[in-house]
Amino acid sequence: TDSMKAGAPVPVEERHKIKREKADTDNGGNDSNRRNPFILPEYACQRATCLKHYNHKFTRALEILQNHAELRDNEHDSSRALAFRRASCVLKSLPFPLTSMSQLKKLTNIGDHCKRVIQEILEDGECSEVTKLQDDWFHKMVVFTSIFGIGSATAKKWIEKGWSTIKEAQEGHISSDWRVKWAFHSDLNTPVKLQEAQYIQQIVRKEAETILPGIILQITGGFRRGKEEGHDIDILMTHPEDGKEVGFLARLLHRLQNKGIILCGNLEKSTYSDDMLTLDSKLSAKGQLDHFEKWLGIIKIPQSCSETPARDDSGSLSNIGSCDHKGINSVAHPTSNTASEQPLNYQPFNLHESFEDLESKAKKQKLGTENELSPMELAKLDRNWIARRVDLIVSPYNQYFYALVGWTGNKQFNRDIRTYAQKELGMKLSSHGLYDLNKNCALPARSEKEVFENLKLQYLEPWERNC
Ligand code: DCT
Ligand code: MG
Repeated sequence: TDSMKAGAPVPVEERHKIKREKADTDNGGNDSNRRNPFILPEYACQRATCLKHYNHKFTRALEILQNHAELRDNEHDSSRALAFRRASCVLKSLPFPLTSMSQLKKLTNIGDHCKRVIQEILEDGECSEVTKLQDDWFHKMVVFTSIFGIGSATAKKWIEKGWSTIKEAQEGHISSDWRVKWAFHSDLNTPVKLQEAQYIQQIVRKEAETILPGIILQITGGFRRGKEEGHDIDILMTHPEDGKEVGFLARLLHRLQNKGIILCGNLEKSTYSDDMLTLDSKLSAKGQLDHFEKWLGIIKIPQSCSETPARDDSGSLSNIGSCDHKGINSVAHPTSNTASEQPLNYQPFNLHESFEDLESKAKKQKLGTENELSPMELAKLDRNWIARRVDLIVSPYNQYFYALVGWTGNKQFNRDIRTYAQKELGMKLSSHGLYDLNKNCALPARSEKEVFENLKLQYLEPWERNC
């Protein structure tokens, strides 16, 4: 346990053995063992946190409290939200089901409020505070913030206007901008499945390899951590030769657009400069994650691909990334294709153009009806595809493995590992790199394992980062 605490490398099997032994003795019902409660390292980045764990009934309650505090969204609430999340994260790492408060004695990060919640669940099976929270306001906030692009501030304004359903919000927003959002609202609110992510990866890879042989392409986010569903598809790309990635994303988008699969999106230029390695603490306040060049958008994928496994062009089942319960960890291999020249002055296409195409097609299908179609009617017509949120991110190779850790997440893991780096090592960690603030130097990494080594942490697999 000491070596776990210090974050010294311990092989995975050994770590689990340590946990099992602890779990068995702690869970054995023997009083002398109960006096010796379980110890976990303080930071989540020093312990494995998996999707499946023993304490869902507690973590679900704590995460409702967290979610509620986040939606209230003032300073005090956001620190409460974090406290709930940290406690929930500790319970997720426990290798046994919690049965007694004494098992919590030596665990850090579980404050008095969280302890009260846990105790009530242990005694009564549920927590009255959580039950009370699930009121009208909370439900409306959850419904409104589930709309793509709607944050808690807008949702609150809508509630103040007296709206309580999506329909009321739709009637209040009829501009063309909004018509687009409403039309795809139900698509974007249906969870993305793993095989849809693999399908997109396959299409993006094919185009990417044609433009830039040797490209490295990796699904990140929840799917890499082993989730089978998510709200979007995150794809991180790089090229081992320095500078090759410059201008690549625009060319890739051009090709995807020519394939007719892009619905809308926004290309953000890279805003990176080296001083950001040290000075970059206010990114998330602006809702920004990092300074990479990226495209955040919506892509059409065949409806059928959420029902059947993706096929490649030859019609055979394709191997699009090794994926098992542990997640997706695939890398594109260089191909012999030479890049065909694409215009470099890519203009982001116009959202409304593509939407108007859809509208006019839909109108034709309605056989000459000139009436305005409701967003819902539009969404139903002309469709053998479903709209999916996709993030495409491009990183220079010398930042890639830090980008990979950052874009794999999860969000709480990132918070935790960054705090750990700062407080325990005096280092600044971001998706762009690691900077030693005492020695005034950056620490490069040539693999994800090296990122962990630089941080003096034992390596955690992506599926062990589900904090
Ligand atoms: N991320 C982060 N901070 C944020 C948002 C994201 O550090 N505010 C990181 C962690 C995960 C990664 O970026 C991708 O983000 P999301 O797609 O939002 O998260 P996800 O874990 O992939 O969740 P989902 O499965 O719902 O897409
Ligand atoms: Mg995601």
